[in-house]
Order: sequence, then structure tokens, then C-alpha cells
Amino acid sequence: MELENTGSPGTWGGGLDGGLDIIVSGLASDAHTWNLVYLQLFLEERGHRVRNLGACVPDAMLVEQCLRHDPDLVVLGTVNGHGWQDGERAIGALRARPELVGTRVVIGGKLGIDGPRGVSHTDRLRAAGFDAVFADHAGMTPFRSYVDALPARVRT
Ligand code: B12
Repeated sequence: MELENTGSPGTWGGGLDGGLDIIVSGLASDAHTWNLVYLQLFLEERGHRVRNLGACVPDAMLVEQCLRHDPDLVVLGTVNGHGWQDGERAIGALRARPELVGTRVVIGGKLGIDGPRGVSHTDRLRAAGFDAVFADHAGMTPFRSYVDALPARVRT
């Protein structure tokens, strides 16, 4: 279920204020919600507009929401340990749509159950089609740097 989005600055698709239109979402098997709320607040504080799809989002719904809203960035958050499997499947579903082949999609959190040793998950998820992968033991700095470096899209 989509979490209520309050306080997101500007209008989705506005693009004039330099902020990005970002979809934040959990993955199909993952019931954890607070990481998604955290990501939403983190991105909104940086001036971006966020649609938070919430937890347990089926791949088909994620695809449908991305097709409908045409985001500048999709941020997938996962902590239950199945993220590397859910993520691989979800990015396959997104990249299978020609309209979403070029959409920026990143994933982060506790990607598996082996903590910092889970580097193979990172490589695998990148190879599957993610633009970037952020394992949570690295903290938020790499993600912040990545998002801050993204150019705002000029919508016509
Ligand atoms: C609350 C909780 C639950 C609640 C969730 C309720 C809810 N509505 O959210 C309930 C009881 C439902 C639950 C269930 C389960 N949980 Co739980 N849960 C927790 C707990 C205690 C806190 C999570 C939380 O809310 N943290 C607060 C948020 C803000 O922090 P966060 O989730 O860690 O996210 C941070 C980072 O991971 C990172 N991050 C996350 N996503 C992303 C994405 C990006 C792009 C970036 C950059 C960063 C990032 O940034 C966040 C802020 O620092 C943690 C243990 C803990 N102390 O962390 C376990 C934990 C996440 N759960 C765990 C597990 C295993 C489960 C279950 C499988 C247990 C079971 N056997 O049933 C189920 C899974 C259910 C499912 N289908 O997903 C494990 C995951 C193990 C792993 N991955 O190695 C943990 C770590 C506990 C543990 N130590 O074993 N859980």
C-alpha cells in the first residue's frame, strides 16, 4: 500500500526547482517499513519529491507505478535478507519494459544475511541491471553523494 506522502516539496513532474521525482519502494517479500520512511525523509530534506510505495510491493505494481509516473530515480530499500533475490527479479521486470530500460534504478539496505561480507550480492545486483547498489554497512554517505551528483531532468 502506498504510504501517505505529506510534505513533499513542489509538484511531481515540475522539475523547475532542481529537485528530482523519486519513487521509493520496498520489495515483494519485505515487510519492513521504517527504512522506507527514513529514505523518504532523507530525500525530501534534500529537496526531492518522493512517492513512497511502501512495503511488500509486487514486481508488477512497481513496474506499473514506474510506467505511470516516469520517475527520475527509483530507490528500492530492503532489509529482510531477501533483497538480493527480490532485487534481481524486480530489476529484470523493470528492464524488460522498453520504457524503463534507461530509468535510473538503485537498491540499498541489508541485501542479504551475511552483512558486510555480502559483496557478491552487490556485484550480482549491478550485473542484473541496477545503476548503483548501496549496502547498509557503508552508511548513507555514498548514497548521498550519488543522489547529489544527479542532474535534474528538464521536462518540457
Ligand atoms: C522492526 C523490525 C521488524 C518488524 C518490521 C515492522 C515494520 N512495520 O517495519 C517485523 C516484526 C515485521 C519484522 C519482521 C521480520 N524481520 Co525484522 N527487524 C526489525 C528491526 C528490529 C528494526 C528495523 C527498523 O525498523 N529499523 C529502523 C530503520 C530506519 O533502519 P533500517 O531498517 O536498518 O534501515 C537502515 C539501513 O538498512 C539503510 N537502508 C535501508 N534500505 C536502504 C536503501 C538505500 C538505497 C540506502 C542507501 C540505505 C538503506 O538505511 C536505513 C537507515 O540507516 C531489525 C533489527 C534492527 N535493530 O535493525 C530487524 C531485522 C531487519 N529483521 C530481520 C528479519 C530476519 C526479519 C524476519 C525474516 C524475521 C522472521 N523470521 O520472521 C521478518 C521478515 C518479514 C518480512 N516479510 O520481511 C533481520 C534481517 C537480517 C539480515 N538482513 O541480515 C533484522 C536485521 C534482525 C536481525 N538482526 O536479525 N522485523
